[in-house]
Amino acid sequence: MAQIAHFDIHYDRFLNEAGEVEQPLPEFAKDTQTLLSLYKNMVYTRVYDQRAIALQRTGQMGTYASILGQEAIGAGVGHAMQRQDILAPSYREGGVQFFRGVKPSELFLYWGGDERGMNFNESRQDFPVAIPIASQACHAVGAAYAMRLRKQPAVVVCMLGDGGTSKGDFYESMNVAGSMQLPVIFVVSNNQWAISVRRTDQSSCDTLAQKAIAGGMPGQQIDGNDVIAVRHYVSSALERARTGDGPSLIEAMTYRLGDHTTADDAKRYRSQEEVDLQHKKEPVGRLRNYLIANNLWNDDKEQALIAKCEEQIETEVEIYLATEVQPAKSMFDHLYATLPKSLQWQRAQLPGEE
Ligand SMILES: Cc1ncc(C[n+]2csc(CCOP(=O)(O)OP(=O)(O)O)c2C)c(N)n1
Ligand SMILES: [Mg+2]
Repeated sequence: MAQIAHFDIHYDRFLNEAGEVEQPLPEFAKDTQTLLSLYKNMVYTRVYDQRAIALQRTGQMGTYASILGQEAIGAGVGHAMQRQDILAPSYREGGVQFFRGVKPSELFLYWGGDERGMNFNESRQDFPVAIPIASQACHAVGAAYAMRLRKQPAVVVCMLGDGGTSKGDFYESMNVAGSMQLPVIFVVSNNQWAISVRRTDQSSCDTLAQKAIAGGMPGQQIDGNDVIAVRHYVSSALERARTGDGPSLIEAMTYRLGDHTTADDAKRYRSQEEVDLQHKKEPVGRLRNYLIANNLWNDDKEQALIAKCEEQIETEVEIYLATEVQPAKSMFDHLYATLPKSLQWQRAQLPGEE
């Protein structure tokens, strides 16, 4: 029997779990300002994340999905993207969105149940957060096709979770992206869990990266807690797509250190030992160790950065809390050019309406 096709899936990283260099760093990582910019985004995201959970716990915001442990993916993707690119995010990508110019106050508003939070001031070509799993993959492919038709040099970045790769939307989008060689990349944040379903129960594939093969595109696995690897491989994938060489998929290995959302209690389905082990691999400490070992960072700078982030986030909290609540009738806005009769009737039931 002849072997008619052969596929390889590679894994890579630059910094190990202790923040030590495992192989020569890419060019961009020799620039201190770039490394600091990645580090600051991760710390800012972590401070935002803690504050968002506190807002929810004190009844000042709705359900929220924590980013804890996945900050390197956000920073690496956000830094690699160009201004004109288009982001199609899931609900755990605040870090990317901050690089895109989205404000924490906008995300607080969204998680507070107010859709105006998705009407960002910046990067208005980006999609709103997708709560329906993997639906953004279809949007991403459609937008990539639009970029092709308009001859615009923008690449679409679709971000989704490990669970999302089990959905039909994902497979169908991969198929279209591959067959049309569209300017889109798929970044899978493999945080090992889809709520309470383990990655290993989700699929019997050895890797999620290999799902790219059936779509007719390259797939690669990286250490998603190494921000240098994320920045490097996402940049290469973007460049490839931008120059007409088609889509690709990156599986970024990470771990969801927190509960699935504030409505979840992960203690019910996973052990503390497992989580403790993963804390040792988390991305923020890893880059901090590297920076300190290279005399680029110290305790004073760390304290000053955290204080600055807390102050900036507090200002964003104030903007959020001072935002006037929308009238109930706003739930009928932007749905139809002409509201159907049944909804006109419902709208009229609201106090003060006729
Ligand atoms: C279409 C659809 N089905 C089910 C859900 C309920 N749901 C919310 S999050 C989630 C798990 C997603 O896991 P994963 O893709 O790994 O993303 P993660 O939450 O780990 O970032 C599910 C099934 C949903 N939001 N949308
Ligand atoms: Mg997941």
